[in-house]
Amino acid sequence: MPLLRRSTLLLALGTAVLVSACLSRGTRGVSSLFTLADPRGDDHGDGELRYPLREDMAPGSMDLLLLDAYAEDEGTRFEATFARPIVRPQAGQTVDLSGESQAQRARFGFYTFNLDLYVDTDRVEGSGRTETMPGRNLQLAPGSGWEKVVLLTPRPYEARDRLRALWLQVAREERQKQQGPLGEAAAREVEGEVARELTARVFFPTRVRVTGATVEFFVPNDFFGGAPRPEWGYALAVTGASLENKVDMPAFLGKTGPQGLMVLPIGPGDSKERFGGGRLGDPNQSPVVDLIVPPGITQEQVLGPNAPPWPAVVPAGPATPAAPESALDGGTPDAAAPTPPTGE
Ligand SMILES: [Ca+2]
Ligand SMILES: [Ca+2]
Repeated sequence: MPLLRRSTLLLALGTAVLVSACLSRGTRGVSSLFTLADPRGDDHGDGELRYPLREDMAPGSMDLLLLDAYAEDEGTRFEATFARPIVRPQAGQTVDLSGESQAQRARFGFYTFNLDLYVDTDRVEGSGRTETMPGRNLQLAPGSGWEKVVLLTPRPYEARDRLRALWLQVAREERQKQQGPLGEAAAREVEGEVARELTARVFFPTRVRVTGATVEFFVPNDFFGGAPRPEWGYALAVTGASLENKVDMPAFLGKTGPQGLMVLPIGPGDSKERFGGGRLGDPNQSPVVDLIVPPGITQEQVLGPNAPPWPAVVPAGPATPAAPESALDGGTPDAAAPTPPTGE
């Protein structure tokens, strides 16, 4: 296994250069706002994660290579490119005992992954939220707290409903702690606050197009209050998507289990139901398959045991030195000592 990991790492390092050299692909004459690039061949989480034993989740299928952002009239078109063509939902494949097909349940042309984009719009230490969406089990660095998140997911309406229910539960509990049982007026007030917060902070794209290995999604300028800027911080993560309707309540709360917001969990060994290669005795291990990091820290560290918090990438940030030599061993447990996040 170490041999396999080493060769995968070498592959990743070898292709990172190629990726950054072919950024300016032809687009439809619109201006590029920024590009986030990620190495090829690192769709392995902490270095040990393995895909579920499923034909529709081949290695490479959640290997993110690029996220391009293009300015359009009313908003931003994002283009995420993976290492392999995106698997389309099938009309003949049923999802669970409900008898619903993949194509019925996932209507936007993809169903195997979620893409989270956390956006730090003020770059102020300690400002914004550092928790990620339920089930991602990751913490952002204090200098990278997000004000906005774009969550590309196969079932955006259902995901939004679930997140609202979760936030509502937390908000009600907090309010009850402060002022005891809630009357109808107070309960409605809490509901209104949560609805406003959700609308202001979280966007679930529904203008989505899948072409080959690329998924395009549109985010209106209303959401960001203008075009997203290259001076902002961006933290981008890919998880496996679950289309099943079952809701695991403790996990749904985002802390005690891996199910979370339509996320495929990770566990030790191999399985058809989840990602394999998980650490023993670590039920809160992040099931993130691929994510972007700034120089100075590795994906394997961020997803490893005793992980340092995850710093965002600033496309227009000051030139940073190349990753230190120790990053080469990022997948080994003894190299997981946290490198101070640059956060700039
Ligand atoms: Ca990648
Ligand atoms: Ca990566």
